[in-house]
Amino acid sequence: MTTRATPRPLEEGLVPWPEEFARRYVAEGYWIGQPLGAALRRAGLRTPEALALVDGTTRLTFRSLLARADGLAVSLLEDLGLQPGDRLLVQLPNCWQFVVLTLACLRAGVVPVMALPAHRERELGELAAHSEAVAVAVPEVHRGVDHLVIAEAITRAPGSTLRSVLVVGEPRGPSQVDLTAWCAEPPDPEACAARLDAQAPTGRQVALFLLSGGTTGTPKLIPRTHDDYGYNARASAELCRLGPGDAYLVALPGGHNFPLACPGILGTVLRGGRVVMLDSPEPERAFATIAAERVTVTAVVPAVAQRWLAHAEAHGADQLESLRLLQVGGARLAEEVARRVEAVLGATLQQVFGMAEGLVNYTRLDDPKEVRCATQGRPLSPGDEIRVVDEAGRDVPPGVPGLLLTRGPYTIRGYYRAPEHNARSFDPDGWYRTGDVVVRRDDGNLVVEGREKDIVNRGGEKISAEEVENLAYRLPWVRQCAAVAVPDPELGERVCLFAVLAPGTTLTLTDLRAALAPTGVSPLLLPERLELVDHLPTTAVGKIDKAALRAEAARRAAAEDRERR
Ligand code: OOB
Repeated sequence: MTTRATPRPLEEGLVPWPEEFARRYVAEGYWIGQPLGAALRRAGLRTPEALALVDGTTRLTFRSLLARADGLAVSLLEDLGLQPGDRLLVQLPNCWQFVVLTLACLRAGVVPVMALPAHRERELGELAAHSEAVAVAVPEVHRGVDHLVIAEAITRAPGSTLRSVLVVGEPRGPSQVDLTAWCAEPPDPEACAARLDAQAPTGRQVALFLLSGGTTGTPKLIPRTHDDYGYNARASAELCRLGPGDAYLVALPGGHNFPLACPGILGTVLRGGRVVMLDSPEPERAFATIAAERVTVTAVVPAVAQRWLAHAEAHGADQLESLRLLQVGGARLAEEVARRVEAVLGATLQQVFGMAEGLVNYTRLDDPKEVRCATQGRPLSPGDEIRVVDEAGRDVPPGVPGLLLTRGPYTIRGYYRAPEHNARSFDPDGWYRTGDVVVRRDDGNLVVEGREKDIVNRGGEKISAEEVENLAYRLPWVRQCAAVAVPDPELGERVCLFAVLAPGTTLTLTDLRAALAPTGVSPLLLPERLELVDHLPTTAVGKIDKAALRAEAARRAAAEDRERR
């Protein structure tokens, strides 16, 4: 038997809001001191027989969903031996079990760490290590990837704190649990509920961990509390006017902040609406599901919106008749595309400019068309503070681009156990440096103009350039390299690697990808364009000039594009 390392208490490594801010957020009604699990349960109990969750042929009423969540919560505590505050790494596709498990964690005070579907052994291993998770939930096999093998590998890793694997599919070993079976309705839901109510977490406790895009080295885990995340979901649901008549389609990965709480799954449940799970945003299935389930609201990234537009232009948009609101965010939406969305898809467009760290900006449903199409909206909450500053940190006037800083009732004050990241990402007064370059218009709406942070935003998936470079440096003949975004008509951006090779060696994109793929990293980190160069340009201070490389990549891609036509 291997001895497992013991995780440290959750509280070590959190950066709380200063007490004066916390008091204000309570006084102004943002933080209501309620555990999210209890709030969701109370909402669901108002209409126990209404449909709450749909996934293919699985259809659960609120009564059934809440009972299953509480049954699973008790099993996590009693059968798996988890304690409140323990971390549970979650990497599930969009399936009903994901929702039951998330609600179960919130009820039990177990803290889910929301991994993304594209993560592989290396990212998951780092997340498990950094969060000191004691359990991990995965699908058995999903899209040809054996996630159970990955879960087993990270469990065996030296120093791992993982003890159990929850699997959607067939368990293969003694420390593995059949999650679907554990999601069954318990014989005595009232007893489960009473047990959980008796030891519910407080509003100030961490409810879940989200991930920050573009993680490097130590993963940036974002601790969201019951108070702040509950407010995020509640206020977002109100802004989007969600009600019991709404059906929300989860088309983006459910563990991402956007479909989880903006207003997403949690906002929909809080308003008594129903949640429809879909494993992929491909237009054919998405349109059919929207028609079959009378979906009224959904959230997509711009790349998906464009595919939906193309599909509707070819096949018509009759299937979208019930859709009243299409939220688009996660990456820049071109104004021309925005204008077509409403005309072609027949739903109101809402632009959403948010981040897992907190701040979410929305265009409002009744904003003029120009605002809905040409801006990324304004902050969700009157409690959100924003500043737009120059390089020296001085505020710039409206209309002038600058770096966006923010603080507020649902924006974190620090990443988990990451003092070095925190020193860079937060200023001494607690302002979060978003890394985004924006213009604040006179009407208060923000327009995202660019960014300062070194990431590639591939259709909403954030990829750290540094991570790609570190990976490429594993090849001994790569002497120097730099990863930058290259514009892409479909995804907005893709990863382009500039490389200087050792004399006498050569490399093709195919070889590069083949050499890096077996390293157990997310496929997102594999470059999609390779440019071999003699040297990398540098700035006046001697740093690699990424702006010049981005321009060069864009120039070369455009030239090729012209040749093809
Ligand atoms: C969302 O969250 P993250 O954490 O994956 O990424 C945040 C970053 C932002 O800092 C910005 O650089 C970019 O993604 N971004 C946008 C955008 N929305 C996000 N850039 C331009 N236009 C937009 N509309 O992506 C996220 C979280 C909650 C709701 C929506 C998106």
